Amino acid sequence: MILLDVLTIPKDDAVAFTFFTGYMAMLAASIFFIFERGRVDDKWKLSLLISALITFIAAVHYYYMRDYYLATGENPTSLRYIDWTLTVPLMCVEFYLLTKAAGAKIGLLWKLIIASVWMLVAGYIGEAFNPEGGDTTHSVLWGFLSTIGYIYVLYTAWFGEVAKLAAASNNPVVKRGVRTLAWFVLVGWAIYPIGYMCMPGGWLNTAFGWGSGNVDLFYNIADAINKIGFGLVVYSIAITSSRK
Ligand SMILES: *C/C=C(C)/C=C/C=C(C)/C=C/C1=C(C)CCCC1(C)C
Repeated sequence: MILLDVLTIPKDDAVAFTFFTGYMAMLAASIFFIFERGRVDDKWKLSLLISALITFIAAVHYYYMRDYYLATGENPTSLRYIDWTLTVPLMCVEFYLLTKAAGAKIGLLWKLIIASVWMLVAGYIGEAFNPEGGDTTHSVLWGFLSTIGYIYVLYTAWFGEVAKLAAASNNPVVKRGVRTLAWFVLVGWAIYPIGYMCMPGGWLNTAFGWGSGNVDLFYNIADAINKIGFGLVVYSIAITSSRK
């Protein structure tokens, strides 16, 4: 009986639904990027491989997270953050590779990685050690500390080094592509803090009664948009530049 519960998605469980569709979408995207890699110029092949790694690492984590969620009904917080700690730095690598031709130095990559890992470690502390009973001091503090890392990446993509290098690039496709990726960081990444605030005691939880199940709902939707979308933007830059 317990086994049967584990193997069936309840009809009204949107979170479980997004875990399963998310898993399949990540896997399909990985296969797509790997095969399309053969169609782009050599200098773009590494970018496409990174796109595939991002969605593949996510697919493996979704494989475990969906089962964990179905079996326990709880947020798979650790698996989630392990996934992000591997995939978000790889997204920083994508930014670096795109701006490298315009003169990006390896130091830019390290700054982006340190800021994003800071964002995730603080988020993990805020989420995993959130005390029961609705006291928000802990999650608000760490959520705030995490946001500093987020704003650093956002600033770099829109006004800082990444934006300046893209502006100096002589490839108009790269220019437009980096701008699109910056939009992903502004809009797509902003979905994550919304999920975070659905935690027990969180602002959206208390203000609108959005249950903690919504944490994963927002995270799953955001992951699909950001990981697959980001990869598709890189793909379109690569394929358009290769045709010339
Ligand atoms: C593929 C996974 C990605 C792109 C994950 C991105 C995650 C974030 C932008 C998370 C941000 C957070 C804050 C800005 C504050 C609250 C805590 C977080 C970690 C949810």
